[in-house]
Amino acid sequence: MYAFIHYSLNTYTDEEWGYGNEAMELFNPSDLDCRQWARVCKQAGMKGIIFTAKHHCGFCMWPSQYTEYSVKNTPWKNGKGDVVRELADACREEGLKFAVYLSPWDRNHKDYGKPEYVTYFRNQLRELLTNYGDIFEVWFDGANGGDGWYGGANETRKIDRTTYYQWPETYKMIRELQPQCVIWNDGGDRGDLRWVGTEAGNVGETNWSLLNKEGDVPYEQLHYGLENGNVWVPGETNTSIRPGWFYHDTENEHVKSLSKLMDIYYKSVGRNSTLLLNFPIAPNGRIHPNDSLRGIAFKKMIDEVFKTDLAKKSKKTITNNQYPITTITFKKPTAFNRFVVEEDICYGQRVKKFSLEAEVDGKWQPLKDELVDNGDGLTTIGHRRIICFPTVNATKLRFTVLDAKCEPIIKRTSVYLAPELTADIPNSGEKLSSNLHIFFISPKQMIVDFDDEQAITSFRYLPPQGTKDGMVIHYSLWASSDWQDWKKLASGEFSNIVNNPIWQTIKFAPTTAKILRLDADRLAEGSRMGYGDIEVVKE
Ligand code: FUL
Repeated sequence: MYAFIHYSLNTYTDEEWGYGNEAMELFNPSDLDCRQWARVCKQAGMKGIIFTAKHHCGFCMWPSQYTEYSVKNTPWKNGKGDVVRELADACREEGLKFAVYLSPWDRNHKDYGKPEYVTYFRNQLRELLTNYGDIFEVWFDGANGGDGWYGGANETRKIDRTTYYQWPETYKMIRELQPQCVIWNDGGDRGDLRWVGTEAGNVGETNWSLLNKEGDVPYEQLHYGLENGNVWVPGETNTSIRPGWFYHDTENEHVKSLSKLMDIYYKSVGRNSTLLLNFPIAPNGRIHPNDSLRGIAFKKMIDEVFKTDLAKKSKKTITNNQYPITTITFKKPTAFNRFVVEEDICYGQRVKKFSLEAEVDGKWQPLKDELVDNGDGLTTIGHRRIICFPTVNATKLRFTVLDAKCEPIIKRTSVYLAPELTADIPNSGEKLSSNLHIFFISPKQMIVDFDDEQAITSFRYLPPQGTKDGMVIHYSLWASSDWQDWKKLASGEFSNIVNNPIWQTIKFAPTTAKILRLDADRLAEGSRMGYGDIEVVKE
């Protein structure tokens, strides 16, 4: 597990994606404390921190010599500050590793889309890889091109993501400057780690750490890996402790619950993947107490679950059929609900299918992974696989490899009794709550009618869940009281909605209206707009 930290001008504009023209004066945190970030991450069990040195808006959190759009032109520390430096130092003091996120898409830079920009990007990367000590990972976000400020051009720029950045050249430079650094990239050029195809915090229960060196990587392969792939590209599961990646006041009560975080842990770390958990920084320059408390509780719960390996004091025998069969015999009937198994991945990933059985009252009964929707979930293992099932009181546990690519090398078999988490901390947040009158006057125009005139201040859109079909990505919002005169309240993009389909809030100056109209100016897929839920916030 390692942490992501999202912090930039977006923190001050309440946005997920900046446009590239946000005022640098906004950056003046009263209490910026990278040591607090590092302490919290350490106590939350994180081994390192990946920091958004530059997000899509192009604003640099270090005083890059290649742009004026950076901390050096902000009021913070009179332009003498360097957040990357402060965080790199804090990580070292806490014994954490340090890494950087450098967005290839730059909505500020005038040359974005031209070859000159690629040189600029590499120059920036060189600064980061040269001046801040060891960097354990570089994260090149996949969001690419589209509209932006681009030095005042205010236009849409499209790039060919497979060729524009010339990644092989950049990779060469990374290997030279930081030979131990792993490359995260979801583009066509294979990095060392792969995105798992969702930002919700889960990877496939079948998860091969392999892909093919060449060719496109479709969703299935991002999520499940490729059994017979020819390069080692393990999955990294990234998600945020809150709905969004950046801090928003409105999400303070929506920090993920402990049971949700444990579910994410089992569906990432427990499925042969690393977990990259994001903590946003609040406008004062610190991690909000709701996030830090939850993060630390998360680590404590992991420690509690995996405190005592019940297999340690039991007899373990390994017999061989075609593949090994491990039988753990307890001294007396023993209650447990978690099984952990690891392959020694120095020898690659081999197991394709296994079974798990418990002997209860003298009878063998099959166990399955209760966190999977289909099948028993007992397929691949890899670096670590955690199987969760309801508590059994058994005298024996039998783990049998049923199919493997070649001789399995099993490094660990452990058994635990996790405390049962029921209603722990409420509100992982996304309640469906609507009593509005909603209908469509065309496939791309939604009407929200609330009968009486109301003073309203914002409109919230939850996209359809589980599908991109009908998801609005660019919108215009109109208000009326008589169906005749329509006043435009706002228009823009729902940033990052495809990868992270959470509630979107459109704020506007208080307006009195009876009817709202949401026009879908652009859809992610399909031709008819859809929604998961709608809320109108009254004054
Ligand atoms: C996404 C970005 O577009 C988000 O803003 C965020 O940085 C996330 C980690 O990756 O693709």
